[in-house]
Amino acid sequence: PERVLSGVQPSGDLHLGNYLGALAKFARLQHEIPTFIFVADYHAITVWQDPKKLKDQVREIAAAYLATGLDPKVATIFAQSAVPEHAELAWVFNCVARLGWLDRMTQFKEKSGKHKERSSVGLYTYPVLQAADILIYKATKVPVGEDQKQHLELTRDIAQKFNNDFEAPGFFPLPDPLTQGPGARVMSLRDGAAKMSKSDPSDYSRINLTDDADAISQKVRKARTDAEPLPETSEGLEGRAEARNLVGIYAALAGVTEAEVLKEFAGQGFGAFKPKLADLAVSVMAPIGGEMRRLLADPAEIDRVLADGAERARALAAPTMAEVKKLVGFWGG
Ligand code: AQP
Repeated sequence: PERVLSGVQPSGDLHLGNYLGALAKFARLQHEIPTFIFVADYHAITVWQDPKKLKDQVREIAAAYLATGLDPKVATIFAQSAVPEHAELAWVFNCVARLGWLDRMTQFKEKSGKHKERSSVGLYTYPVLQAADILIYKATKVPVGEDQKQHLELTRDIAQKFNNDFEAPGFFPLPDPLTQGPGARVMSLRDGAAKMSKSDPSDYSRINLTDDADAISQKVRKARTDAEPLPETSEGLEGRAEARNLVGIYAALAGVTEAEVLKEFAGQGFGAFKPKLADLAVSVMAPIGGEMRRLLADPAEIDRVLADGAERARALAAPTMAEVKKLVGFWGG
């Protein structure tokens, strides 16, 4: 059976890239396929998180899920650390995955930067835990941004090697990434060559889910662009990363294609386009921020959703783990 799984780390403010690349897709998919969406707190601690704040950060992501349209009666929403089978399966997968596979992961290189020796071991094996997150539910579809494509390929390699090594053909499915659409790779508003990211020191590089209408408009107005008018076709955006990014954001927010945006705005400069984009961004994003603030004012509702989701998730994860233990040959398996 088809099953969707995805998650977001509680490690900073969510932004438009997370929304378009991931959250907006979750809300659509939940009505088509059984959907499991978690808050990745195990993943978050691969870099230091303040223990006094982590629980609230988890609630904030859960609030974002609800505010962007996930329905806890339809989708299963939970915190990763409430389902310890994720970590248990990750250990087995650590022994299936090869060092050479992990050495190729570009995200580790980017995130560890010049301080590889001082990075946590968890940051290095992060994609292995990600494989466990997905496969503990035998999920088949994973809606994520393009930056996660490489990790998804690793998940498929791990699934295949596990199935081979333990002579269990088809035991784990080989999941497909769902990375299509104009929001799959949202770039920084300050630099068309860098992806929009939580960890960018400049707040003007991103639109946060919790930004109010004024902040959203101001960030769009100040976004870096060029002086050329918008072209008639996509080819005219070649070599114009900032322009392409704003057109892509407009398309994703409006639910249309890049070509349709260009058809409407061809020949106009960014002086005319930006206010339209700002209005659109405010109309989509500001209500999400408002709803998040409402939900967070009394976290009892969020905690109920997470507790219920954890129970439902464990009901599925525990039998998979029991089967894995048998296949591996563990005592008590
Ligand atoms: N710029 C982006 N465009 C489209 N999708 C994006 N995602 C992230 N950035 C973009 C997608 O958002 C989901 C959640 O990501 P995460 O919180 O698990 O971690 P991340 O990918 O590390 O997010 P950031 O914002 O880029 O954080 P930092 O700055 O810490 O690296 C994923 O599906 C991701 O693809």
